Amino acid sequence: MLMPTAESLSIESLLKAQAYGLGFDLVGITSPGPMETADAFDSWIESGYSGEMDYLPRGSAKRRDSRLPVAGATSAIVVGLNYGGREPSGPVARYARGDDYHDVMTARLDELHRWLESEAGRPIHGKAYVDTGPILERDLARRAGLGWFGKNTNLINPKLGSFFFIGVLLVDFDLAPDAPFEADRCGSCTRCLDACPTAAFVEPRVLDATKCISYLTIEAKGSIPLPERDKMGGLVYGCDICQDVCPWNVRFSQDMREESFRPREVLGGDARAVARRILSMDDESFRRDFKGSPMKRAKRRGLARNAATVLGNVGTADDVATLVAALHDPEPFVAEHAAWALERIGGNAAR
Ligand code: B12
Ligand code: SF4
Ligand code: SF4
Repeated sequence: MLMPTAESLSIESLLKAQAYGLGFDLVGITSPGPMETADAFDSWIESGYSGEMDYLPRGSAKRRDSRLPVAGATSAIVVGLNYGGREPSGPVARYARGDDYHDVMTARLDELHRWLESEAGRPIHGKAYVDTGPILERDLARRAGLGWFGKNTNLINPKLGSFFFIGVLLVDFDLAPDAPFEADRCGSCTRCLDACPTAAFVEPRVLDATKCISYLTIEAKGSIPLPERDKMGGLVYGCDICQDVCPWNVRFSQDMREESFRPREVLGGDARAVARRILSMDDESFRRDFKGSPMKRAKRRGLARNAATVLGNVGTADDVATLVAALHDPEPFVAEHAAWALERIGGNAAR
């Protein structure tokens, strides 16, 4: 039997082999163009579901047409990188426990770009996006065959579940597109919608982000609204609940293989331990412990606010001293959340 040689393999197969070699778990190709879900995105913004995420309405023309971010782009290479759905759930969402995925994935997509240039023998105009530009990444990923839009809004792959990041490399180089993922494999299931502690889904596939714990603990800059605080339970940063209950994750999520996503030491222990540690940090120790981590996004003040809220939910009399110290935090809203937590813990010491 004749074995295929590198010369007889298509550029698309070689490219995919190269992407898998770089550690990506999913690879698909699609043609950029007008985005099918642009109207859904615009009506979501108009409904106010994006809250304070002011960067989202920007670049609307580019978001509507994925040929625009990179002049002359004719192909979108879309990748998925597993971040370990089999890891136990905890106070910090799985995606955020290790190094920042933006850095890890962008560097690899840049490497893929350079490989393509050397294979093509010419400079290729292109750019990598990992949550870093006006791109409807889930839309492009579905179109490239990576999965379907789950009712929890996450893109689900039938062999991997949804615990993977999406990255996009737009290039001015013609590649044969893959078939889009057309099926909806959610069926009559509603587990994610039922499990959400804050009832953040307005309807299947439409999330009111302003109620989502992920938004409240990562994106929101101000106080956490009182009605949502106790619903955060022990969640210090991000939320995986609507993915944890998904049968596709229960069955198909995979172990973590990416060393750079291994949890940092500072995140060891249960919700109380993590919250106490964070609440006791100053700016310097925060910078040291979260260097290169996606958790830097919330800044020390945001993390301290979340940590105080969590101690209000799961703390005990042993946490009173930490919370009392936080009453003197330079950020008044951290002190306000600490006061709320002390009131919740109650008892003589807290009073
Ligand atoms: C803003 C944002 C958020 C916001 C809002 C989330 C949301 N659902 O919109 C907040 C802060 C809450 C958030 C949370 C999370 N995020 Co986020 N987020 C984004 C970001 C930057 C934009 C998403 C967006 O455009 N939202 C607007 C809404 C309208 O879009 P959408 O929910 O994606 O819905 C699309 C489709 O569902 C479809 N659609 C809409 N309505 C309907 C209706 C029907 C009937 C159909 C068929 C389709 C459809 O059109 C939409 C636009 O394409 C993307 C990166 C990017 N540039 O795309 C990452 C991204 C979506 N986030 C990601 C992750 C990992 C998370 C979290 C899991 C992190 C965590 N553990 O805390 C949570 C999950 C929460 C959840 N249930 O969605 C990954 C998702 C990977 C995946 N497999 O899907 C992305 C792609 C980042 C990345 N590069 O990997 N996120
Ligand atoms: S991430 Fe958590 S809070 Fe947000 S929609 Fe899912 S279950 Fe609800
Ligand atoms: S829990 Fe059920 S409805 Fe929700 S995304 Fe998973 S399969 Fe779809």
